[in-house]
Amino acid sequence: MISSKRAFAGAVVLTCLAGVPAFAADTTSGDLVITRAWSRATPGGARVAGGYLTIENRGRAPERLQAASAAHALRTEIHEMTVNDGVMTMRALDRGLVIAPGQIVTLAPGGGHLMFIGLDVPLHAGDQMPVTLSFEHAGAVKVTLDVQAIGAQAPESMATTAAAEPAHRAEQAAVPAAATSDADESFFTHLHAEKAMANVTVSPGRAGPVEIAIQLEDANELPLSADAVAVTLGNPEHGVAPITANAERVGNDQWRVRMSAPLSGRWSLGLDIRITPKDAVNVVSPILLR
Ligand SMILES: [Cu+2]
Repeated sequence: MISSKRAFAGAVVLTCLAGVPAFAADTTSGDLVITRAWSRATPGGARVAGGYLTIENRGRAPERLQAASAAHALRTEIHEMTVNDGVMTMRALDRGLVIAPGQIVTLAPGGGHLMFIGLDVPLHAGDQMPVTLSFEHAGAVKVTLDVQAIGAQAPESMATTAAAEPAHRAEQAAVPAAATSDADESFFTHLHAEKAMANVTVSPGRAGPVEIAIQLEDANELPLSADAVAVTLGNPEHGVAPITANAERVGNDQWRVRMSAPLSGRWSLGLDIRITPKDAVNVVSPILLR
């Protein structure tokens, strides 16, 4: 599903203002002040990225971040991280994120974040990424995320990286977003354990033969190179016994396996990640197929 042709045919203007200290300005809209909006460069081939920012509500009424969108992501979700039985899991906040009057909410690595899914261009340090936030009261607010280096834990001044960026990216063509065909609708989730996080894309996101792509990160959200990854798919609700297959390494931190999930609905996806011969991580997450 990941063809380089498609990866570069995408729908984005990632501008790079070479020579300008291009740290995005704070955004003010009504009672909202949005600062420190940033994202992170994507390691080769990764089609997901997190977005981070700080929202201050200076008004007297609660505000709610209901949704977000980015031109080059198939879908943008608002994610919250919670710990259950010592296992960190990520879930989409379907009802959005509430910012109480006077409250400052920070989305940052290790906590809540925007999740850009199905990126059709890679993100490079120094890029600026336009994102639209939809608030219940303030409406649509456009912000610009400064893309930091892979593994960055906080935004930095962009003055140094901006100068090093090739200027041609500024001219990247703005083409209309590719139509979201049914086949493009992948299911995406991430699975968290103490020592590893896995970004999992199931394509297509419907019953039948599926390709499961896995990108691994360590606790610091840096690309993680493992010895082996095995994937288990089961559907206990329908009495489908779990089947395990070994994933094939397709990149330093990337693995892929083709399996069959013949029924739509909820499946259980398990990963056995052998970080080293002596150190394994097991995580299980539900996935939903159309
Ligand atoms: Cu997430």
